Amino acid sequence: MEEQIRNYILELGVDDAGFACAEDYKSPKSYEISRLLPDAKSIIVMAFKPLSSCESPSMSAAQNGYLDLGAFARSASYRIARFLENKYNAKVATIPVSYPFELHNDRRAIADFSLRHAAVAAGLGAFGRHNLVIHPRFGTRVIFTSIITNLALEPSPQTSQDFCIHCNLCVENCPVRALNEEGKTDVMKCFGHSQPYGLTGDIAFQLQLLGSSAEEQKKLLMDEQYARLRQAAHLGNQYMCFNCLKICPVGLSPE
Ligand code: B12
Ligand code: SF4
Ligand code: SF4
Repeated sequence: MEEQIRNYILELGVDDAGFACAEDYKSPKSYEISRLLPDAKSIIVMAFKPLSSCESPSMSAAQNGYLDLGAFARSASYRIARFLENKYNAKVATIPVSYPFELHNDRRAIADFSLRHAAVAAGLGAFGRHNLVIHPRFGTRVIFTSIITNLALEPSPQTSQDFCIHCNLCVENCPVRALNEEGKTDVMKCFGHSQPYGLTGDIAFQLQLLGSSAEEQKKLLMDEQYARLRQAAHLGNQYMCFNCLKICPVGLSPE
């Protein structure tokens, strides 16, 4: 069954896949896996290689490559989940590239499920200095989705290898120094820089609007900042920084 599932996934064009036992998934802050699927036994993790457009000096080109990946990953996950349901009568819960996840006042930026910890559990890599998972072949250039299922699948072997070569390039090239402390990303610093048109930017704009005169409000609504916030709200997550993802040299030389 594992081989059939893996072949189905790779034939769709997904770059790699691994299986983890639900018990081996340990994320310190995310929810218990049973909250997502009460009878969870295994996790299937899919790995997608982002396009080289993440290197583009144009943030809209870089962002679009990411949106392309997101659309493909969503469609691939759905097809794989349907395959599991139809062929094996499985129960499934699909985990997206980023949103949606439950939003609560005390845990706004913590997802229900940690794709990084799932990827490590499924043998798809190990954490690097930038707190991202480095894949044995694709290096840091890898984005994940998962399917939690009640099927009992043989787990893929985990790796104990350190793929990070400790060059410190990710730390030095973070424009807001969000990676200075080892083992911890300064989430607010990264958020502010990598998603300037996200929720925080929106709230700041709304507050400015509320405190302005009618004339100033008109000006604010005609400003490019408002257009950017609207675009981001329409398209979803708009990342404006790819530095730690694109700078990491691991896996960049041809195989
Ligand atoms: C919200 C979010 C963000 C928030 C951060 C929120 C947060 N709490 O960390 C912000 C906007 C800052 C962010 C930034 C980025 N993100 Co982001 N993000 C997410 C998202 C949607 C949820 C993260 C989350 O809450 N996880 C739950 C928490 C509990 O677990 P965790 O963050 O995975 O794990 C952390 C802790 O558990 C702790 N930890 C615990 N044990 C251990 C052990 C070791 C050895 C280490 C080092 C750390 C560690 O450190 C971990 C890393 O900070 C995930 C997708 C997902 N569902 O997982 C993507 C995700 C983590 N992001 C990703 C990426 C690529 C980015 C960015 C490069 C932006 C971009 N352009 O894409 C930057 C990188 C920042 C960095 N270097 O850390 C990828 C990572 C892929 C990879 N190769 O690892 C993910 C997995 C999306 C995906 N589908 O692939 N992100
Ligand atoms: S995405 Fe940009 S701001 Fe965030 S940690 Fe990476 S380099 Fe720093
Ligand atoms: S850029 Fe260098 S230090 Fe940072 S994760 Fe990659 S190999 Fe490790």
